[in-house]
Amino acid sequence: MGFAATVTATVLVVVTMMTMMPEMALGAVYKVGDAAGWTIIGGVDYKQWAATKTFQLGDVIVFEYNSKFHNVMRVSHEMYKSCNVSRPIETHTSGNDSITIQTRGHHFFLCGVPGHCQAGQKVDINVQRLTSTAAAPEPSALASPSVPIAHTPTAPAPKAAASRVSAGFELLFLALSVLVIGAVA
Ligand SMILES: [Cu+2]
Repeated sequence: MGFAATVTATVLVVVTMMTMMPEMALGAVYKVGDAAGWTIIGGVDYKQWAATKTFQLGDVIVFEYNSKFHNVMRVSHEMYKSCNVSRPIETHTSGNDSITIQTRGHHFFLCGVPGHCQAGQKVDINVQRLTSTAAAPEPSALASPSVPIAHTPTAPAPKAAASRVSAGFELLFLALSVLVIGAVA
C-alpha cells in the first residue's frame, strides 16, 4: 500500500507539472534564416524556414543582419501582405535583435528597407492557438493502451521545441498507465 501511495503521489506531481509545462517551458531560440540570417542575398525562403518550425510561447526569434542594410519591423497582416512599411508596430535596428514571442497567433516581420520585403525579406512567426490539448492527443499516445509499461515515470528535461508536445503526451500516457497498474495492485 505504501508503495502504491508513493507511486500515485509521484504520478500526480508529474501530471501536474506536465499540465503546466507548455507555458513554463524555457523558450527555444530560432535564428531567422539559420546560417544565412536576415538578408536578401541568396534568395532565402523565409516562408519555408518558418514552415519547418513549431513555435511556442516564450520562444526567442533572433534576427541577425548588417544594420547598415536591413532592419526588422513588426507589422500588421495587411501591411505584411502588401509590403507596406509606413506604420510598423515596432522597429528593431540593432543588427542582432532577439524578440521573445509572448502571444499566440501570427507575428509578421519584414525588412523596412525599400524593395527588401518585395524581394522576400519577410517572415510570419505563428504560435498556434490551442483549442484543447486534452481533446487532440498525438497518435502515439493512443497506441496500445492496454499494454502495461514497466518504466517508472521521470520528469523529462525540456527538449527541442518540436518534441515538447509529443513528449508531454507520452509522459501523460505513461503516468496514467502507472496509475492504473497501482490501482489494480
Ligand atoms: Cu533588408
